[in-house]
Amino acid sequence: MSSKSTMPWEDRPEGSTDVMWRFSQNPVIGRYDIPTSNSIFNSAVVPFEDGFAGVFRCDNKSVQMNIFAGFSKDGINWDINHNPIKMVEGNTSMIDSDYKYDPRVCWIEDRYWITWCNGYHGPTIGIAYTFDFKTFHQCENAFLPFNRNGVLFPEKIDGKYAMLSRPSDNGHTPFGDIYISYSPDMKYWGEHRCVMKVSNFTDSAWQCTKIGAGSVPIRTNEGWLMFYHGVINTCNGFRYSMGAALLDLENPDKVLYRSKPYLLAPAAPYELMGDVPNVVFPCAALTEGNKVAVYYGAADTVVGMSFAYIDEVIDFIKKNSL
Ligand code: BMA
Repeated sequence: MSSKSTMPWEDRPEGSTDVMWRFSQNPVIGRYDIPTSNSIFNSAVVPFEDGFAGVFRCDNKSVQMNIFAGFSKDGINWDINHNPIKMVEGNTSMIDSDYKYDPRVCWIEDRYWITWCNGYHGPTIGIAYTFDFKTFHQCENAFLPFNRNGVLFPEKIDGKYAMLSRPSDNGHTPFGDIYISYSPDMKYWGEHRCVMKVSNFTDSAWQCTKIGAGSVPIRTNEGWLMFYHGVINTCNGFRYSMGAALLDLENPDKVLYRSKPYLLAPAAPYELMGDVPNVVFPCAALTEGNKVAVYYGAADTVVGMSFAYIDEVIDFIKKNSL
């Protein structure tokens, strides 16, 4: 994963005291950025060659959900392929997939692993790997339906692959907690443990209905830093915001700290208006030293980017922990 690229970055706006702030040029990806798209959102990016690559959720104008590969020199201007990813066999024979959405991308050892919400008699977690973002090898689904928000750790833990996920239902799930599962081979998953649950309404209502892992956890000296989404059910439907948690490095089912106030909640016009209003849905984070850029889906329509300093996020969640 050699990368000579410079991560996108913009300093905190003058006068702002926010721990996380939005890119002034948001949205970075527009809903019609490929000819067939109705919307491009909930997408994941990683350093690749001398720039960046990503896997993008593009719903077409029939509103069929699928994932597409894309490339960028600067992480801001993206060329997204006009045709969806076509999988070849990975560690199993091909599995039916009615739809694919909400991808995450994770570099582990020698390749990029893609996880996504895979339509197999309802949503579950699909897995594929690629070396070049051209050929994608589809592997076994991780779990039985119904499940969403499968996010891999970037290193094996105690010799095993580790994945966060959110068991759910076949619809617009009105519940959901984050679990971790382990696998020796990316095929068979077990040792399922609960990591974190929704909050009490009175303590932190933005995350009291359901929560789901967002970005691939970032290794820091203090623990795995993971951006996640939290949901409150309002009289106008679900509202999705972003928080962060610090998980124990050796035992990531142990939450060390977790944000009580959100880091970013729908407030910008492109987060408040779109196919599903009031959604901030993190799916990826780029880091460079102490800087982090979080890519998030906004209003199920476009992709936005937000920035923060890692040590400030950790300090914030320590001082304001649930
Ligand atoms: C979830 C998923 C996400 C979506 C969110 C808000 O259940 O479908 O893809 O962003 O709802 O609509």
